[in-house]
Amino acid sequence: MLRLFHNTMSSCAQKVRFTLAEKNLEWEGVELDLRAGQQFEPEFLRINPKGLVPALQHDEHLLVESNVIIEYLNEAFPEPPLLPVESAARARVRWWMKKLDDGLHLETIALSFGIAFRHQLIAACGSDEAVAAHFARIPDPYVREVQRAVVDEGIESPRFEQVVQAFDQLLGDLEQALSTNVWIVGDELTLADIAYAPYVTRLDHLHLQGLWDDRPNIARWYAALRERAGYQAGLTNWFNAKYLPLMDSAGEAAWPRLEQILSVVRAER
Ligand SMILES: N[C@@H](CCC(=O)N[C@@H](CS)C(=O)NCC(=O)O)C(=O)O
Repeated sequence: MLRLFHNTMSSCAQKVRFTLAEKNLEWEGVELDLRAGQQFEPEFLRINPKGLVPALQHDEHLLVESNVIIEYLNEAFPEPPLLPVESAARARVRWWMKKLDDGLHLETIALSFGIAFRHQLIAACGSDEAVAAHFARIPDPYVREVQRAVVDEGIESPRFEQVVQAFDQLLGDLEQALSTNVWIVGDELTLADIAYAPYVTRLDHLHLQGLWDDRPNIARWYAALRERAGYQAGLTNWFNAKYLPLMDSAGEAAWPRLEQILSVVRAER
C-alpha cells in the first residue's frame, strides 16, 4: 500500500507524483492544506517532525524528503528504470538532485513567497501577530527564516537578489547540460528531469518565462516534459485554480524588478 501525504502545488510533492505515475503505481493520497496550517497538526508532525510535505508510507515504511522518496521508489519498483545504467551518469543525476537540497529549494520558497504566496499568507492570517504566530509554528529553522525574509517586503526584500541570482545560474547550467543531451543526464528521462520539472513549472506559473527567452534548450526540454503522461498525471492534473491566477498576476508585476536585478547580476558575472 502506498499512501502519499501531499499538497496540490507543492513542488516536492509534484516530483513524487510524477515518479509514481512514471512507474504506473497505484497510490492513495492524504492532502494537506498548507495555508490552513494542517502540516503543523500533531498528527502530521508525528509523520514528519519538520512539518513538510511530502511524506510517503509504503506498507510499514515511512519516508520523508522528496529526493529520498523518489530514489526509494526507483529501487523498490525498478520498472521502468529512472536512473542510467552507467555509474558516472548515475552520480551526475544525484549531483543535480543534491543541488536542490543544498539551497535551490529554499530559493524557490523565497521566490514563491516573495512574489505570490506572501499575499495568501497575509490575507489568511489577517494581522501581523497572526503572521508572527504562523512563523513560530514552522519547525524547520531554514524554512522559517527564508519565509520571514521575504514576507514583509516581497520582491523589494534584499534576500530577493540572491534568489534571482540563484535561478539565473541554475538556468544557465541547465541550458548547458541540455545543449548536448535530450534530457538533463543523457537521452532518457531520469530522476533529475523529474526532480527539476516542478521548479521550472514554478517559474512558468510565476510568469517568469523570460528567464529562458535566450535559452532554447530549456524551452525544448520543458515542452517535452509537459508532453509526458507522467508529468500530466503528477503535475498538470493537480494544478490548483486557487493559486494560479495570483501566481501569474503577481509574477507579471514582479518581472520588471527581476529584469533590473538580472541586469546587475549578469553585468557582474
Ligand atoms: N527538503 C524537503 C522540502 C519539503 C518542503 O519544503 N515542502 C514544502 C512544500 S514544497 C512544505 O511542506 N511547506 C510547508 C509550509 O510552507 O509550511 C523535501 O524535499 O521533501
